Amino acid sequence: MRIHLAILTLVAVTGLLHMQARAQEKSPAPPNPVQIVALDECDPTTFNAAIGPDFCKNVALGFSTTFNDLFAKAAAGTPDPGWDFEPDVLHIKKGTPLVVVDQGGEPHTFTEVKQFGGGFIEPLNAGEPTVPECAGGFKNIEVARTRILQGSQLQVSGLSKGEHHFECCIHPWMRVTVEVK
Ligand SMILES: [Cu+2]
Repeated sequence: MRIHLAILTLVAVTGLLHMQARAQEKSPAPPNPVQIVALDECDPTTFNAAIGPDFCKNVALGFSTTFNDLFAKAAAGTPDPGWDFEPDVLHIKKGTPLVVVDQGGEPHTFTEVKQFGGGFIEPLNAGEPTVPECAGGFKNIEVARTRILQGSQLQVSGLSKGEHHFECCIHPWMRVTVEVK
């Protein structure tokens, strides 16, 4: 009788240990997120005069581009390289989240698009048509969801294997390609 009980207890305990081990296997620690930064060099005086107070909070330490210059450079097909996502190309393993941090002075979007193209502010598109994913601007809830305000961040997770393209729907030369393996 005592031996039976001992065996039963042993079987029960072993079973529990197995279940515990399996539970741990199922939920390994999630991989650390990979950071992408959004940068820009908006000039607060001219941007805020054109768009509104406090729109641009310049954190670029002395480097700045005026509102008119930004549009002039984009129209000439040589958009200001100070507006940039870094890095431009990323290789990640499936399951790795991306964290996009806006370290620039104005809002951006990090919007997944099928193909790179123009954003929703035509004069900044250098002639490229607006891609469907950016159409409608912030009235489009899908675009609004991908907006990143200055000093804040956006997490992107659950990307499928393969190549993904992201761009800013405001400054469409800000582009990132993510390769998921
Ligand atoms: Cu932008």
